[in-house]
Amino acid sequence: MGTSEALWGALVCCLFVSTIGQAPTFKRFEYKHSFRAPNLAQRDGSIPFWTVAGDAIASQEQLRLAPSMRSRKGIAWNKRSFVESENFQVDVALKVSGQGRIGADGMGLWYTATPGTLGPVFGANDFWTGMGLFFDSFDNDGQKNNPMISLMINDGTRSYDHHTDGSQQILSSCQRDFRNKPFPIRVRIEYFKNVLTVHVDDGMSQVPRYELCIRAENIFLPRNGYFGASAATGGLADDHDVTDFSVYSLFQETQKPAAEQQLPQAEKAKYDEEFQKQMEEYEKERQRYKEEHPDKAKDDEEDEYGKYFEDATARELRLIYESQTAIHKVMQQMEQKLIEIRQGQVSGGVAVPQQQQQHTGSQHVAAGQPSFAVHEKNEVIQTLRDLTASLRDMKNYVNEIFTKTYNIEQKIGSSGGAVASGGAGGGQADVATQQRLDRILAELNAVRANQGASGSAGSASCPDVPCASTSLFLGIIFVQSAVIIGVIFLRSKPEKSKFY
Ligand SMILES: [Ca+2]
Ligand SMILES: [Ca+2]
Repeated sequence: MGTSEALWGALVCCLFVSTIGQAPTFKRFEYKHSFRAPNLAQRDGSIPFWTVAGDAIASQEQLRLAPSMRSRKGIAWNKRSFVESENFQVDVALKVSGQGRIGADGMGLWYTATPGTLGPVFGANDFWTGMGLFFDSFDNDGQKNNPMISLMINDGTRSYDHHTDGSQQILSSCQRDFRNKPFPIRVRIEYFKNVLTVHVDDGMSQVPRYELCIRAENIFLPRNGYFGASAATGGLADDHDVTDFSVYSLFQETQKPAAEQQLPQAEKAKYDEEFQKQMEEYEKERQRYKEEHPDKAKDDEEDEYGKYFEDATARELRLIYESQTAIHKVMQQMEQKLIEIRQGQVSGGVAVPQQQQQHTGSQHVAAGQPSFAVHEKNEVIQTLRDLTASLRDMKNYVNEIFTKTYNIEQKIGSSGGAVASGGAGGGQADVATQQRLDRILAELNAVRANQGASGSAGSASCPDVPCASTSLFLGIIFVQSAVIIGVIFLRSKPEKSKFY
């Protein structure tokens, strides 16, 4: 009895608190006024407690009120009147879909004093008593305000005017595109304390996102009415499907104990008993079949399993799961890339300290590619340092040569001046010149020695030209010195003549 009680609790006695307006209420699912996919219809196409008429076709998955063919109409009406409460909530999931940019005619959800019949108002009869909520696809009056959801309350005396989309008769409306949405449109109609509200979902997500469409106060609907649904097509045609029609009775807090007492205890017991009996019978039959056909029983189970996985809901769930997995993978890849980039930045930032650490002896070797880069960098830096050092040496060396050459020039200049001023100095000047020449020679020798020492190899000093002997070199120097002295002497003469 425990299982059946739990089922009973889930199906029928689902009482919980919700807030509408100011008063907290209790809500109870009424299975005798509802139908839901899957297992919406029985095998013969009938819906328990409901009448299906016209072009409407009920299957396991949906109630197709009107197919996408010209001039069709269909209705489904509850056989039992709603006696459970004065107030109700109806949650409907519907689909209006078609190939065209524009569809027709639309769908109607009803709560009427008497069961509806086939007729001109979105498939149902005119001059009804009660509530009609219309999903009007086609813009008959050309006001560019369709698809539109409109509410009309009728007392049985008024006719719905299609040519004006009922604009003179409807109580309230909202403009919503309910056609060709990825998910069924969820509609929530609440009638509580003579306030009627209609919330509509946009059909863009699995989880409904209700938005207020209509709110009307001082509404007086007939007691013990009948719920219904209808649809019709015209020159243009959409499929009009309902996948869920769930009715809940609403109670005020003060009504709650009474409502619980009103629960048909005898009926509950009968239901439990029947359920238990059916379950036992089913189990018995199943056991017997298994015993009789041990090989086939397994196949049957596998078939059931396969059927389950071909279910539309399962497929949708699988698709969602797959896309989520794909997104998760991409995120993981991005995270990996980020970590790599961060590692690269860190290794680049500490390249110099690492090099210093390597110099002091302690080695910090990072894993993978960065260590190689650091190694390369260190090599390049070392080469640059060597280059700088050798350049500095070369600069010093050039400076040295320059200084020495300058000294020589100075000495030559001073000696030339002495010769010029000395006039006919004779043998003394020659001796002095000889001494200076000796000194120049000595310095030149020193420079040459330096060059030889700094040169990489001895053979490089005299590549192809045969080396000059010391005497020849001295002779050339002597001749050059004589020429320089002569030139300086000759130059001093015009300077003297300038004074005249
Ligand atoms: Ca219309
Ligand atoms: Ca219109």
